[in-house]
Amino acid sequence: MNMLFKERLNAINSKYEQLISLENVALLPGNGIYERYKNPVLTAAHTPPFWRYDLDPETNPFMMERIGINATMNSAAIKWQGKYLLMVRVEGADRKSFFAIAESPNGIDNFRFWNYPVLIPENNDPATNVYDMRLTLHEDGWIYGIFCVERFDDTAEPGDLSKAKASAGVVRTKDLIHWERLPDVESKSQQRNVALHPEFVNGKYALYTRPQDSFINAGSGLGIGWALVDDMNKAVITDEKIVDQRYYHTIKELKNGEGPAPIKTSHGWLHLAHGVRACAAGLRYVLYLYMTSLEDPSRLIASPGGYFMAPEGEERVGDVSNVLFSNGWIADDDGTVFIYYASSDTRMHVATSTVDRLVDYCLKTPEDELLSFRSVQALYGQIDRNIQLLNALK
Ligand code: BGC
Ligand code: BMA
Repeated sequence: MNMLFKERLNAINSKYEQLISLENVALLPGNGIYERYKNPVLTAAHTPPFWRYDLDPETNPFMMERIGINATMNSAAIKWQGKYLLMVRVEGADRKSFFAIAESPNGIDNFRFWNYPVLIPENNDPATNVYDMRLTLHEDGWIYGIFCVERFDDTAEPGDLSKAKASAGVVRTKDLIHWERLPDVESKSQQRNVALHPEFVNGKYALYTRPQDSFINAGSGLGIGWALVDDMNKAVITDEKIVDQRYYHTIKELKNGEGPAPIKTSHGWLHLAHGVRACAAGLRYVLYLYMTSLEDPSRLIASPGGYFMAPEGEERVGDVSNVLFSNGWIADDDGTVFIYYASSDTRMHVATSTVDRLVDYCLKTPEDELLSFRSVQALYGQIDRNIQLLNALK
């Protein structure tokens, strides 16, 4: 073995182990709604060196990377056999995304990828790209993964390579190792951001959808939709009702989409979603929460105004800057909620909160009343009460 090879191998391995075992700490005091953490939980550098390097000194005398990894982002999450698992969207240097599972003992650090990425079985219409999975442990006993399947749109004019079609792919598993591919969800519009509700509703499977007019634009698709389907083996979206609508001059003016499957609480279903607005710098993606009723999970009961999380500091910069995106969270038995979010299509972070705090946030944050005047009135209400309280203390 030549020295260069050996030295580089040792340096790469020790740097990797150091990175993986870095302890994470909550950044306090935060805003009381959730705590952010000091370090991202996953970056491209967290992918195992044996994915990226050929470890044979004969064929790789310079010990150079052969297969580059560009980013780790938009991850589904599930607690499984006591471990916190992320189904990560890994993006190669070749711009292809794929899924891989990373596991942590505590949900906030020490995430380590399983040896092999997930090889999603293909169906008869191969996808150019797959991304942004939502995992749902359904009451039928299966764990479903719904993800975006992207294909080139053959109706494009010659030379236009930007026209694409997005639809929802479906896999299911009982052990997170063996994956069965089911037919893609059938829908008259394109679909990205589809998530499966964890319970049957009137004996049917319920999907959160996102009707859209074209690959990028939601257009006449008014927001996060809801559709009941008989069978996940042949999921066909016929009627779609809007659960959470978009409005002019809000954080979700341009488009919005369901994050992970909602969490059931005694006050209703708790939802995490993303909202997008356009500005001179491009699209700005933020996260927001809303709640729906236990009796009818498609009925909105709480809609706290504004964003829940927006990109901050280094989160603001990356391959697609000014983006926070989340498709994974874990509600632990003790009520802790681990929110996994990606920043700027580049890296994964965690924030922690509790079910009680998130419900309190949803029920007590003023709604967006869509007018500056009303926003000031809401502030006046709070300032009035506070000034009385402060005076009473004098
Ligand atoms: C990208 C996604 C993005 C979508 C719409 C896809 O090609 O891979 O990350 O959300 O385009 O912009
Ligand atoms: C989208 C999403 C994400 C991505 C975001 C910003 O439309 O579906 O894949 O994080 O764009 O690029």
